[in-house]
Amino acid sequence: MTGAQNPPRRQGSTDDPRSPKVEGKTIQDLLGGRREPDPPLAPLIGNVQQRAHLDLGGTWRVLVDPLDRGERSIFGGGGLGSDHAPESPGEVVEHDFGDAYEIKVPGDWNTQHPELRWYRGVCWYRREFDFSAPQDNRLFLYLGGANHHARIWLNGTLVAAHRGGFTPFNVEVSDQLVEGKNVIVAKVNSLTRDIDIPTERNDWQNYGGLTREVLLVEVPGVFVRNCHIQLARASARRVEGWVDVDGAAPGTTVTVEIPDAGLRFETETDGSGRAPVGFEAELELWTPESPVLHRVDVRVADDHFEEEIGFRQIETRGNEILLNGEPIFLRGIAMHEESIRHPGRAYGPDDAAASLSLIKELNCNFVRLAHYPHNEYMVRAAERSGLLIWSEIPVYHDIAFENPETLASAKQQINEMIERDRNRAAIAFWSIGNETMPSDARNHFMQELAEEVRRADRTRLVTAALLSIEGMQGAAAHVGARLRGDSPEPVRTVISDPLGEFVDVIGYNQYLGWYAPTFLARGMGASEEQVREAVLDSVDEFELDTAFQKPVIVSETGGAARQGVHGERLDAWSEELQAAIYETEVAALVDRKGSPVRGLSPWILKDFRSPMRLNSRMQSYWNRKGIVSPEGERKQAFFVLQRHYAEHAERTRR
Ligand code: GCB
Repeated sequence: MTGAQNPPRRQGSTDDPRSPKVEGKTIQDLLGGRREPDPPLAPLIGNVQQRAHLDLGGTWRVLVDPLDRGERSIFGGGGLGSDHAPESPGEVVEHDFGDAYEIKVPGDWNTQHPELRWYRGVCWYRREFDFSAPQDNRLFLYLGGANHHARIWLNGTLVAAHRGGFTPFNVEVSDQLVEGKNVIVAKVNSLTRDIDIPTERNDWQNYGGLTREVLLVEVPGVFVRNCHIQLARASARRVEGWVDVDGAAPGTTVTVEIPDAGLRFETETDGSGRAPVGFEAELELWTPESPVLHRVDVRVADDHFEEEIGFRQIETRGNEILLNGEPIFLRGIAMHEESIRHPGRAYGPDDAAASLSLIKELNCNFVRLAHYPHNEYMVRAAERSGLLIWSEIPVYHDIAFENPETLASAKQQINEMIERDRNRAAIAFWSIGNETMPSDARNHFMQELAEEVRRADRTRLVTAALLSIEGMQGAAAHVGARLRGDSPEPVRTVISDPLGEFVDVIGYNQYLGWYAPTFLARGMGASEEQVREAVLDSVDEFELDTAFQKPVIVSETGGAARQGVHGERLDAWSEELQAAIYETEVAALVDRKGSPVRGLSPWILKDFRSPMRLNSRMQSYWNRKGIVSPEGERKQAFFVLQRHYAEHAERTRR
């Protein structure tokens, strides 16, 4: 016989007629269960805190599920999401949230119970709430961030599924809510796969859980979902953007008002619910020195949406970064989203205020929020305090650049990050990743991401933190010559990573005083101290340039010290060594003449948790490159940076 043949059946497979069945289900179905398909999410609602909402934060019950059996296994009695309790004394159900952990939401699970310190995997969350449905209004369940993937059931129905731990998502639940007692169950899996962003190989603790707000947001039938109201690119007078209306018929009137400027603009929705916005306005502009925000009122039908919006222009010209048409130098610092007030993930106004007060004390006008989008409180508070922001998606080191699912995830995270923060004047840079190794697959992937950012928002600059691959060879030759007693020529490092082509501003991570001597000493037959001394003595001779005629931000630089450890200038882990690196390498970057460096964000404000840092005397799972300790005690380097930034601010009067 020729032509198509039936494929051989695997014995015991679901479609094998010999496979025993119980009510139409195979034993495999019953044991393994079937994962329900992901329900679609709703487009993201902007400025949720300003909307009427029920805050579902507080104490939730949490069950640890290390083998990920709670959803698929028969032991779960149909899955924990179904919230099924025994209906008779004889019914066996192998789950019960009864005396499970109590965990606070928002918050990570790792720092709330010692046994969960390094736990990576699945936890199930449950809480009940009373609810009385308002007539005619619509309700959306909004999660500010669930790390890393979440599936959510409301009253036994799977209502949402989301991947990506640092961006918000929402879903309409008007039809799933009931009068009186409601139950919400969330499965959160913090373990990432090799095709996820990020992977498990990170130099930071990737805390798991419902780390940000969980809200039930109430809106009228027709409502403003979000808006983009910003100065048009390359104009200080023209406000442009759109208002997205949910539930509106085409031709519905939308008004936009800026009361303090006496402005009122009327527009109407098109077939997709979008109403274009464009008008001339003379507004006081946002700057770090004067971070003015204007109240913007958007109205449609019975809905009133309110935002505080700053207006400013950010662009580049050659090697310059221009803010409102004037060159600016960025005195920055990088930070992870960890609290100084308590262990673990930061969240909320008090955590933001604690970090910001240190950053302002340093005389900064810029902060790099690494390596993933930080919570909305932080972004809004930084904006109010006059800091320009670099916001980043967690494309970090070696992700699966050739995998289409990975690319889709990166694009999704870009869009969610931008959608939440598209009206924040403070955000000047969207970063598409950190330290990715050049290859054809990487280049293509990153080019796609740069284009995705520009599709979503033309009013900010695209950046990425590049690896300092070019610097090492020159450094080796220079240091070698110095150690032989010669007087070598300055080293000119030209950043030529092809990624430089796709971004507007080049981020560059450089650790001349910290990592370079460790690497170089091995191959040079010299001690690490000798090499480090030679490097630190000659930082002025390390010149940085690019093949791209674009501004550079040195997005990382610095070294480690354990707070309270003192020694000689070159002693590893001492505050003295870290201060020496700041006094030489870092200081040389502040307003360096004749170079394309237009800012820096040394690594890093505070020591942060990292499972990679295994020196138990000095690190004990902390990356010690903070210029303050985990509790916020200032190391010597803090004062060095503070002084250089103060002098720079004085010199430039900004
Ligand atoms: C880097 C990475 C950052 C690390 C840092 C370090 O280049 O971008 O994630 O934590 O160096 O301390 O090694």
